[in-house]
Amino acid sequence: MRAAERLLLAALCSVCQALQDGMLFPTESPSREVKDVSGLWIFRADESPERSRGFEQQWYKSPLAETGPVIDMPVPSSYNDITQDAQIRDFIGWVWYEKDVWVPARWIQDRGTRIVLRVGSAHYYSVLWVNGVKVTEHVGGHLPFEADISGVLRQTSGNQCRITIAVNNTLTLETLPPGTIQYMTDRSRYPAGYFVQNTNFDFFNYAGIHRPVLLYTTPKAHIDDITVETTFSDNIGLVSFNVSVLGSSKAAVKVTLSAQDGRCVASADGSRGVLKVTDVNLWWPYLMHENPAYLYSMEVQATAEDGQTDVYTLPVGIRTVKVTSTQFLINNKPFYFHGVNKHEDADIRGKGFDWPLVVKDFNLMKWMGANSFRTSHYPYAEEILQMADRHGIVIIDECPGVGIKDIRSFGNVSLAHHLTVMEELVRRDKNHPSVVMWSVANEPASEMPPEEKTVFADSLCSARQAPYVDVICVNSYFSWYQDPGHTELIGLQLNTQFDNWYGKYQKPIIQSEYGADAVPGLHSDPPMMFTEEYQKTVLQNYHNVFDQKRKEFVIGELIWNFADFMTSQSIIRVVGNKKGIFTRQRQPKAGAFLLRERYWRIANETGVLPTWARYPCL
Ligand code: BDP
Repeated sequence: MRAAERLLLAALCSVCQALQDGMLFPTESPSREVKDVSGLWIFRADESPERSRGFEQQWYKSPLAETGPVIDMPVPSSYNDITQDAQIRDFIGWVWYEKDVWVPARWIQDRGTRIVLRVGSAHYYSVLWVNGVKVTEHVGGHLPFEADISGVLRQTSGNQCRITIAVNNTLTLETLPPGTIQYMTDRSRYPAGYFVQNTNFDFFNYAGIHRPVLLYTTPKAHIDDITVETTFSDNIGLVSFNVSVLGSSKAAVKVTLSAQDGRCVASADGSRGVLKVTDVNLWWPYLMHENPAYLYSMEVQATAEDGQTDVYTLPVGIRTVKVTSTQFLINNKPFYFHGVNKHEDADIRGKGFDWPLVVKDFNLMKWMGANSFRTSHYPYAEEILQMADRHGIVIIDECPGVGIKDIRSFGNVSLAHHLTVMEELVRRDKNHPSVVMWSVANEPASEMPPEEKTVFADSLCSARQAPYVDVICVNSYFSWYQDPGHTELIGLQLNTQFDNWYGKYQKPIIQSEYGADAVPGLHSDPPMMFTEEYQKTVLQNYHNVFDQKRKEFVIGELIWNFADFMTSQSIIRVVGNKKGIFTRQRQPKAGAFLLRERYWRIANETGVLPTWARYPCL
């Protein structure tokens, strides 16, 4: 294991550099093809004591099945809950994935075609080989990475393509989230070489290839990145764009913006410029407008000297975001966040991307009248952001800076990596109209005096960060972690919390977490902790205060959590965290009905609802 850790750290250093290329979501177009190579892969965990056998024996050089026993593994999925083997569930170190795919012959033959291998995400540290040749490595578990594999394919065995991916879930003081590996040296209690992974976050450290693996093509001279920024004045929308093209220094760029009915509403030549849209349809959040989530379609064409044209189409929502000392404004109108915190988490698949789950979750959010969610505690799949764009669900986009509690995670290496991850996140998500805020970290111990080793922070924005942020997000668990059982104290304590933060910083506040565990089906009246009645009572007491303070400077409330989720095993978790208002299988607890009534009531007071949506449950 020590070797694996060493490998991990060495790689961290080599990858901590500024980003150069863009990371457009792969889509098909007249010039681009996409081939999804997710599905059934084969898998082998390196169970050698140092977890280094795979590298020593070069498992990437030959078919994985020739190196030893392999099992089937679905991609995307976490590997942890797929087998009946607790060792696989709790495995720490390198696991190996492999799949043989066919690459269309014309991709290989046409030397003007660029072939890219892209992994939506793999947790945490990955190395990729194609036909035994290393093509890239990536640090970080929640963002995509890719490699141009045209050269390798053309040099090796042509259109047969053996993809090998080694993934290591070890977390160190310098990863995001951080963790430590602890060796247990007391031989009367632990066998030789025994170690555990310690973390300071409250969700299971699911691992594996979590998002789709794709092959896609572009012409050699290709659109590498597009950045749009939008604003409007009266009925004129303005879309400034910046297109970067790689592989040609003189490509002619043309940009066309079309409305939903296909009408061209503006166009321009050149890689930078501003498009003017008359009678603009703004992008509005769900429940704030009769016609929310309006998306234009921006087609970018780049024609290189050789006459080849690359085409990429980007959905564009025209909207503005502003923050005053008491309000959050979308399109200059006050927006109140009534929403949820989520996790990418489900039975069997763990953190593996799953369309049925994504669509079900959006249906549930819309059912309960939620207009927003926070991607606690890491970036979610880009497909989820695209859904949010299309449904008008507003997103606070969080980086995986969670559980940063150890003083040793505040050094320069950690900082450099945190900056790289933020850059990767912004590069990926900057064009999504649904994303209105970046969250840099959850509950870091940033208030910690340098000499202290570990401190537990209660709020997402602790005092040292507050001067630098636009919105103060506070997590608190009155009557749960503080004064357990005493719901009668919530009113006083919550009022004090809000007044203190606002008094000190005069910035708008979101209650970014609050809640209580409820084991579904457990009841008591008067309420007791862990029952559905207790969860409801906590929520009601918080809501009373929110209703006073939202007239002043509180701009949102996000329940912790949307659904029950898996955690590591501990004496405070009964098969996971039960603060969901839905169970892990997405069935409502009593708290879900309470929130549903509340969110629709708030929407009816503050938004402009389409007639079909008026008072659906009041
Ligand atoms: C909060 C954390 C969240 C936990 C929650 C809890 O931000 O990740 O799951 O506590 O303990 O402080 O339920």
